[in-house]
Amino acid sequence: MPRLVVISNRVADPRKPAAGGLAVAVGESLQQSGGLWFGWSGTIVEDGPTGEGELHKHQAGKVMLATLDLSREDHDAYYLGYSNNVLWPVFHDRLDLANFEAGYIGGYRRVNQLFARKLLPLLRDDDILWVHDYHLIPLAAELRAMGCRQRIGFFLHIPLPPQIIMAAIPQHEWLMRSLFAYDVIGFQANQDVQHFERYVLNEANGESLGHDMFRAWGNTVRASAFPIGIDVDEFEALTQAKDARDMYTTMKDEYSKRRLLLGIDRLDYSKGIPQRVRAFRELLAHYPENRRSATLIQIASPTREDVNAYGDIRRELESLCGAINGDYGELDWMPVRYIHRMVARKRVPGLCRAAAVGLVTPLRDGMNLVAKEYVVAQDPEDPGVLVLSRFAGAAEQLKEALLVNPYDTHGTAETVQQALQMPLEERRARHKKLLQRIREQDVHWWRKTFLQALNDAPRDAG
Ligand code: GDG
Repeated sequence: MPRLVVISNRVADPRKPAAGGLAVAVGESLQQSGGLWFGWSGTIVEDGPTGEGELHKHQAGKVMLATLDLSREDHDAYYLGYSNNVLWPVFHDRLDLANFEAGYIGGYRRVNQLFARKLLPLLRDDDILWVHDYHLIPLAAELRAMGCRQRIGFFLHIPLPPQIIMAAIPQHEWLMRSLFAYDVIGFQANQDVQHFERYVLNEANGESLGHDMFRAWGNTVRASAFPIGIDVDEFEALTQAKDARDMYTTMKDEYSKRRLLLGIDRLDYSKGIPQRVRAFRELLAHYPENRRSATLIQIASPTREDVNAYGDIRRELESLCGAINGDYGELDWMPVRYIHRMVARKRVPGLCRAAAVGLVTPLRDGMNLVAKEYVVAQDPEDPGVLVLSRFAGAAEQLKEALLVNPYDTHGTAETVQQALQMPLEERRARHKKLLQRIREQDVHWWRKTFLQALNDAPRDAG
């Protein structure tokens, strides 16, 4: 079995339970074959030289964790700048929030080159490399330029935008061309593959060879959808564990006469949280029977607080929630509970199970794992209803959810009302189908199918 080498911006110890689904899934492969996980250490060296960083190695079971420090200048240009002020907003269709500052691209390239330079000596001939996400798009091209011949796959966790939006990035051609240095490109959804295809055909003058194979700039690559899943068994076990059951009981007691609606997201503008809260206000305005009853719990965990747009959305949300509670609240009922903190993972399934409606309404999302977690946490005998944005990658798989357009405030409110009134039989039938699909295409399936595709990929002679 070839050794697996995973490269991502951040690295997690796969043995630690807090590491999350991706770390667990990738960690499992790494443990089996005795792999290497390479990424940024999380340390920023003030006044450190650019394009340089100390390498740390740490053995975690059979997995070698290799991490690099970054200088302040590199970190700010590569991570805050190009990754999170250019690629993240544009790939989520938010050109208005992009900041195409000229200095960012230099840092992005520098750090990708630094990663390649430090990784190369650690590689063995028969290694298989799996690069993750938008921070590292040009990594394979940099590695190839340094002579790396191993198979390299790439998985994009966020959406790929339509050709015309992509073309707004000054370096779009360089980015897309870099993707052709991989053997396999994995996207979350078929729609992302279609966007890739349109770009290749129309912008790059390339061709589609069929069977997900594409040719452009003299190279051939496979690009397919591999929708990421969750670790269903792990999440079910978490749902049955004491912390989750206690959480469930507490919520059920406290809200015995009320209907709970739940949103759990990182506080990110792509997640559509203000739009969701406005739809909830519309629900109270148009369906007054929900007053004193429907309660929205919105957990918005802090994230990327040193990027400006994140401060703006925080202020918007605080004032929106305050206004709804002021307008509709009663002494014994507050319509919105907004929590700007991380909730312990072991409690998440209990919260999900207590909620009659799971609100997963991003404006744009690669997949959205909360949608899948919400379904898995439900009691199959009396399940809640998932209200899901059609703009989440998950919408391609989870057709039995109630799909909404989160920009349509009134339409979303009507759908939430439909969810609150859905008869038990229908809830059960929808939940059964959703759970089945989430179980079939779980995170282990995702990892296996991607790595299989990478193993089977024809080597590009061109
Ligand atoms: C990217 C893509 C894609 C959230 N708040 C809390 C908390 N969470 C957990 C959720 C879930 C995870 O974080 C979030 O995953 P998502 O998929 O929803 O979103 P992103 O973080 O944006 O992830 C996304 C994903 O990569 C995987 O490819 O699906 O489209 O954007 O597991 O439960 N967990 C805890 N407390 C919180 O407050 N413990």
